[in-house]
Amino acid sequence: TRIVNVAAAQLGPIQRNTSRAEVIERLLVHLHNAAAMGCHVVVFPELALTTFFPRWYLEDPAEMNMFYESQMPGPETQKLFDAAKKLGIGFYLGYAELSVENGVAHRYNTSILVGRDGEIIGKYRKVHLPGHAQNEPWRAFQHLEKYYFEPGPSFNVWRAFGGVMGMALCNDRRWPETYRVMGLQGVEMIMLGYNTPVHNPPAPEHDDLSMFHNQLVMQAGAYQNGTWVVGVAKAGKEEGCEMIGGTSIIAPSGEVVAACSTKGDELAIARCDLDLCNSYKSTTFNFDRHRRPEAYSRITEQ
Ligand code: CDT
Repeated sequence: TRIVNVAAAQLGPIQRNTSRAEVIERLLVHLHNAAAMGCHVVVFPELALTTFFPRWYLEDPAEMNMFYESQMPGPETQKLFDAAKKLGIGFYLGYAELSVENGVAHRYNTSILVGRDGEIIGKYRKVHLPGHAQNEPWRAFQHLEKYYFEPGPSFNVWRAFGGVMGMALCNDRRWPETYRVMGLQGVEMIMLGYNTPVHNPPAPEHDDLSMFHNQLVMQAGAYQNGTWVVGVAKAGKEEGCEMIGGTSIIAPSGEVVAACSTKGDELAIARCDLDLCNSYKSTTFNFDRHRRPEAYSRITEQ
């Protein structure tokens, strides 16, 4: 057995006027509680430091930039890294990244994985950016991720916590390719944070199915790739916009082994044996033996 004790650290809503310092205090409470329960790693949501700002169309760069981190750790987030190191607990954190490359500003929807020594192990930039790039005033609220972020390059895995770890963000979880690209790299645990409004303005007929779809995609992704999936919500009513909860830890069997039951700050905890991946990866989903990539060329050619 290779055990990773995981805490899925759901957050309730973060309002626009909530300060970074207040949010970080909430994250620190989760870190301390998880450490007290013997966890090795804590998974926080997507954009865990701020409200889900893509719901507004902002034009003033100064107003926009308040939501981004230009340093990680930065002056405010340093506390999290210090606590992680002191407690000997790792974490996954989603945030908006502002990165200046050759004098040009780039913006990404990003997550990092931090080790039990408080050092960054890896960084992931969201590939599947949902929503739209232009203001669409007919919507009850915007979903302007294509306006606020550039897409990242691909999906990587990192050797950490005694196994092979992967990262994804929110809308990525709906796409089978997300899991498969990491599955092909032997992933054993995929950490992913999300912010999912219950109401989808272009398709309100899906609203009643939002929790079902959340579970469907993460459980299928776990089973079809023989991997653990840790899906973590920022939930509840944020700035008038209702977001789903449903934070879950899913085994390679596709079964949910732990879940949150509120829409507030809550931990779901599981003792995850990475060796449970083996029987799926070596039988039904033995990729070398059973996959037929020659039949899949349309996936990358179109
Ligand atoms: N944050 C994020 O990616 N949310 C999307 C919302 C639906 S698309 C408008 C999601 O896939 O959950």
